[in-house]
Amino acid sequence: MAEPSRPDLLQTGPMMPMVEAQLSQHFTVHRLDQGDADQLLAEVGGRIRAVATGVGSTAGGKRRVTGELLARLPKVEIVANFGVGYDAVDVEAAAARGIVVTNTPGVLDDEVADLTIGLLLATIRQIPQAERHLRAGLWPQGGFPLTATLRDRTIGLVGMGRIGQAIARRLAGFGRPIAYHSRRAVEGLPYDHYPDLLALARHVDVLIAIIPGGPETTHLINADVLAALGPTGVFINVARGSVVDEPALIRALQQGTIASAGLDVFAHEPNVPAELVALDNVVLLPHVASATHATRNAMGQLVVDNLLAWREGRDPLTPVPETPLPARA
Ligand code: NAP
Ligand code: 8YV
Repeated sequence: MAEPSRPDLLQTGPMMPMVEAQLSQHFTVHRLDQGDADQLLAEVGGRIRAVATGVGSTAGGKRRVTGELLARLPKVEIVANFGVGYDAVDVEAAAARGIVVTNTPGVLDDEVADLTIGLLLATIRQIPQAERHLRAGLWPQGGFPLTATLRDRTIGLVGMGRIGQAIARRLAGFGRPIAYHSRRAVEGLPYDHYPDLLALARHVDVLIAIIPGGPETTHLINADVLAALGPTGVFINVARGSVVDEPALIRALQQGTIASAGLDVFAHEPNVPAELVALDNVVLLPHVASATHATRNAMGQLVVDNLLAWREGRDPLTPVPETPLPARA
């Protein structure tokens, strides 16, 4: 059957203007976040063929593409996710229906790795705290206190995929030993693989999380892992807030179980616990690891290109491993 010229597409929330402009050019766009979502789904759910979505942790989880939402879209064939992490999409439900889910891998690796290095140095050398000291006019009363150093540290990565490897390549330039945890060792890498996360945490002085979110990794970094990292340990999270037990992390930071943390992601974005904001041994960022004009444009274009490929009867460019390519009539 020939594709309709402008298939009905469900957009779950605001997207970049360059994405929205192209979507409205090629699709009949229905906004789930504008007006009564239930009424919209009752009216057009049966016609929707494609979904464009962003990170579901924003807006209180309203942008999640759940199995329940998919069940109300009987003709949907593709869900295009803005972001390499697609934990906000129920891929199991999609796979069971032969719906392809696409993400935005590769185009953000270097950007996220750059930010991770910045966050690591900011956390260990207390760069934001030192800047606050200067801006508060405290320098004339005394220099900023001496800080911890990266110089004596072994660095552990939790996750050694596309972005983990980009981080490790940068860290190699700092001359520090690197080790990592993942379920499978990556062939050909010169770093020690630890199948046991606790053993890695005991071995290193910095732990950087760069793994997917979702049920399999929820609270992988728990009180035991933080205790194993130890009182001089530094924890950096650029993965998802869900991968760490946030209350346990707050306790560890308050009680000196670890020294400090640099966090780009949180359990309930955009809400950050007041206890974290009150701490001086944390550097907190509002989920900005990929947030540059160039990289967000590349991610947005990949969302559009996946949808256009599907609309033109070609295979989507970057399907996630869990979902098959769509069967074509
Ligand atoms: P990737 O290439 O798929 O790499 C994922 C890594 O995590 C692999 O090393 C994988 O190894 C490991 N992993 C997966 N499940 C695991 C588990 N249950 N236990 C231990 N290790 C596990 O993904 P990527 O492109 O590097 O992106 C990684 C994640 O970073 C994304 O999914 C996203 O959540 C996050 N991210 C955040 C930002 C941000 O703005 N802060 C930006 C981009 C990405 P095994 O499969 O062998 O276990
Ligand atoms: C973005 C991300 O912040 O790609 C991901 O998984 O978390 C980030 O690049 C997000 O996708 C946009 O909101």
